[in-house]
Amino acid sequence: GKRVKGVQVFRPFVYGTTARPFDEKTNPKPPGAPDDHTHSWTVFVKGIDDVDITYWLRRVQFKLHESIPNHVRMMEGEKGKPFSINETGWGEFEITIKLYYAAESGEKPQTLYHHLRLHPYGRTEEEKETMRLNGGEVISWTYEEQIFNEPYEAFYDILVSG
Ligand code: SLL
Repeated sequence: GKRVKGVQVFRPFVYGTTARPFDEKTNPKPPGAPDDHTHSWTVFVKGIDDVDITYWLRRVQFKLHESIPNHVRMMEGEKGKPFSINETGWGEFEITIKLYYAAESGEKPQTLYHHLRLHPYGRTEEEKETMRLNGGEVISWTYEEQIFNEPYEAFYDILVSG
């Protein structure tokens, strides 16, 4: 296929984690969660304001800590929904996030790294107060822009009509 010369297409997205300590009233521990687990957490890749990104991002592989059962997980895109995994645990670790693009793009998968944060250490008092007001929620999100440089014509059509 031919490439669209001199064109760069940017698609913004967000990835990261949201964690909350267990609390009898606001975030009860699910039945069956091991005794040493202290938090529930989510890792995700999604569009800004949940706008659909599955027309260019088809699959996401999340590689979690090896202590977690079934720690390598491939998620297929569902239109308009975030790529995400919900888990419980006790510790922080680095998550490997591998992005698989639409086949028409001809792009190789790309890897991102994200540190799961459960604890509010290193945050300002103001940030901690906001977290307290949100049930102890610890958010760690990163804004990113995917650049497609001189995309193939077929992929360009998908990008601009997506
Ligand atoms: C370390 N940072 O390097 C720690 C690893 C791993 C935490 C933390 C899940 C356990 C499970 C969990 O929280 N692992 O699902 O049983 O040693």
